[in-house]
Amino acid sequence: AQTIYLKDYRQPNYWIDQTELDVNITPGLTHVKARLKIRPNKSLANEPLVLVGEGLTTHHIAWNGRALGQGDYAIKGDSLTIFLPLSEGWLETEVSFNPEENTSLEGLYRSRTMYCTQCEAQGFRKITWYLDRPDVMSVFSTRIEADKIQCPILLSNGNLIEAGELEGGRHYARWYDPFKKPSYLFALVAGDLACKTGSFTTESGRPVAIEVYVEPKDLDKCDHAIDSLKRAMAWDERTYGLEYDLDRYMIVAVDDFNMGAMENKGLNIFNTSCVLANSKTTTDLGFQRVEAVVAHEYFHNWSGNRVTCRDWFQLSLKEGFTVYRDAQFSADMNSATVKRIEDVNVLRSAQFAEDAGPLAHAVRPASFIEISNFYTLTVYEKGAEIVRMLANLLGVDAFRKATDYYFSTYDGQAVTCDDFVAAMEYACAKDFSQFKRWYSQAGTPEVTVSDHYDADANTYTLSFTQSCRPTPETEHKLPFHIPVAMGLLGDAGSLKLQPKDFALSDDADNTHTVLELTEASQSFVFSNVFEQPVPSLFRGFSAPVNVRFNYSEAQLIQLLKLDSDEFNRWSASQELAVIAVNAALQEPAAFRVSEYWLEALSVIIDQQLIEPAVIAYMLQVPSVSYLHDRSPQHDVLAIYAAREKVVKVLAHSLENQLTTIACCYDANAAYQVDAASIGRRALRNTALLLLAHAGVPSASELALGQFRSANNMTDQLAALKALIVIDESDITAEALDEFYQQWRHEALVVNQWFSLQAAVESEKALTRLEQLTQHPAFQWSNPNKVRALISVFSNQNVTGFHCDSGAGYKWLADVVVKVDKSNPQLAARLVTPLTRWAKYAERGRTMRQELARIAAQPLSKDLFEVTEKALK
Ligand code: BAL
Ligand code: ZN
Repeated sequence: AQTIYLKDYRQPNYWIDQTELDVNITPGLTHVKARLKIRPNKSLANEPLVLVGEGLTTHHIAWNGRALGQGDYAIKGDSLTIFLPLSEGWLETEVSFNPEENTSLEGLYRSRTMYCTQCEAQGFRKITWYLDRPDVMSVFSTRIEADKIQCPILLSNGNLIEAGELEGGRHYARWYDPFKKPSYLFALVAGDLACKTGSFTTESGRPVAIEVYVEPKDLDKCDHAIDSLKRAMAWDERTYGLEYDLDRYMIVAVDDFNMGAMENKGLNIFNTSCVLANSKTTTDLGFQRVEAVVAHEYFHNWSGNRVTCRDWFQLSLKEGFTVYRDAQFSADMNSATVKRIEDVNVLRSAQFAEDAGPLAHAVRPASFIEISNFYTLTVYEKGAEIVRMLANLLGVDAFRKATDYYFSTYDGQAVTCDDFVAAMEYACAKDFSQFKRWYSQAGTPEVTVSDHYDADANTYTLSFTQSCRPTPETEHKLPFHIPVAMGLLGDAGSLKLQPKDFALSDDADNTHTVLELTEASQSFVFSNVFEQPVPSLFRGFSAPVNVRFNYSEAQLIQLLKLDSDEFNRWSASQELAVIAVNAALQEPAAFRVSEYWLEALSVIIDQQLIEPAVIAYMLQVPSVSYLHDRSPQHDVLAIYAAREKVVKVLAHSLENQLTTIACCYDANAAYQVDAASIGRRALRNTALLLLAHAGVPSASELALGQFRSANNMTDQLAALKALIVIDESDITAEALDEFYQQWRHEALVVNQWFSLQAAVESEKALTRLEQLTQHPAFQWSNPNKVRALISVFSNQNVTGFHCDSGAGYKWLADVVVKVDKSNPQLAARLVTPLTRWAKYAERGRTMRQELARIAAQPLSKDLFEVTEKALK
């Protein structure tokens, strides 16, 4: 397998200005004729044209209408070389392949009742010979022909130009997309689909037809996606001044899909799990996910499609920025604090782990073997944190000036992360050269903070040091530019900040500032501080770093009670939970949980001054993964057990309040899917789950009552989860069965049912898992189902996956090898938990052995890259 390096980037030696495709679909064989308008790239065109293709049978090649003979070209492996000296002209090819046998779900493939495509990153080469790279941008016209009964719907990017009947029960449609685009944004759908429509009028008065295509049984699950899209369109006009640019916006829901969704120009293709929703079958989180993903794909129309990436190393240019945009949108539509807590939970418990593992890579990686392996939390979520830091450093107005400049300057171009940062510099006259290390240096920086209060001089000094562990491609890291949003708390709350040696905003009543940490060690002195303060650091998680400050329990409780930053109040509660878990690890028999923490939580519940969803998050003890990163010297099963103990103590101590919430809070409210209602349900269901963990006798009755009477999926699933935790075998088994019978015709609900069971911590977990893979509703060919069982088991089922015998590891390794034969992208994802072997001491040795066993097999490029790096 070949490694590709960013430093080797060169422009292509030819451009393709126009692409005309003729796709002729018959069962078992699809023919594609391509006409490509080739133009030499002046500086580089004295070399032959080399096109790329995978799995294609080539029938014909011609240049300007003349068939090429032997000697004019050569096909070797995945490349087609044209030896003729080419000036401007038309290259024609005709190829065929079989979409029905394409189980990789890249290129053109069949899923249930339809043919569909996935071309990002390099799937287009499975459709025709091409310069399949994002800096080659072309105007596409596409003719599709198929059987009219099997495929009554024929879709591609852009506008429908013509459609008509043909002999033999066949028909065709011709589409034209006026915007030039790279091949990864090409899409085609042909199948038997129903359509739900909507409409939107842009700010400048352009009417846009919205069309959501689904299998007929799912027509009742389209409204939320259409409403979300309209909200996203209006929001992007308001927030970024960006309008939609075509007459139609189409979304197609596909059941077999590797990603969440794909932003193809004018024709988004969605995993059904990210687009279908109704209150009967979808949880609150599901509703919010659909809203966020629909918005994300829509926002790509500008950040990704109109302005795209020069090469795949720049993937975060579009993904980091678009994740930042969708997070802003979700924060505006729902609750900003809740959205931030959710995102930071993902960063701390999953992205940090990626950054600390053998596959750590920079947000702009320096090399890759298979680009599909780089659609990661680092490129997406950490990439979004980089944009967030820039936006906060610039402030609202300058950031808008920067994005206006970025979109207008680079419209229609394929650009780099440097170009993005240059637009930021243009708008604020700052130098971000040091800041750009966030793009090139992998790893999570660690920031250690200490303080000193001088009661005589009334000064308070904060001293910071930053460091970052070596990562595979970078041994020594240079200091990062780290924004530290902060304030100081006194006994009665926020203190006014008096700077001594740093610039402060003009706000006269200032209790909040942003320090800019740029050195390896740096101090900041505050004057006129008349009492020993408690620092509130990295408010709103102002930078993706690990912060180490030796807070006392009392200080954390002060932050939890008094901080003006709600996010840091939650964060303090999490830190108190970490302290409690660590105490349980040190002294399993006689540990103590701070009564002041429990009392503070009790007061917060009583006062109801904080929104219910945030209270719900305050009551949740951090994940085992995060706790493990905070206490790496401990065995993961010991951490699991300690966490369980803390959860029980927490639940017992708050039992009365939790019982009141679980049985009465908002119980009879009409079902609505707005942020406030969702937050109230989250609090009620968190309370129920805590009671279940504590083994409170009434929990069983409460859970069963809610399970039977729930009028929505959130409450029903939460009750089922509580019943599983309570584990009164017959009742739980009956409820699980009842749930399946009730929902067996709803594939997405059945996936939830699979996931719930894959997560059940028990000695029999693996046996249960094995049985579930034999269940008639399970399919190895469907990534959603594979993820619902296998990923949930290996990422969430701590005692099952890490069982002492090593059977969990062996089972995963066998699954990975099996899946790799049909779907390499999916296999390379599934293997992730084994790649983290180094964190697991003794157990890690067994994990590594299983990885080595995988690596000894013939593997796809995808899985080869991951296992090879993980074994280094
Ligand atoms: N571009 C791949 C799917 C997404 O990030 O929207
Ligand atoms: Zn994206």
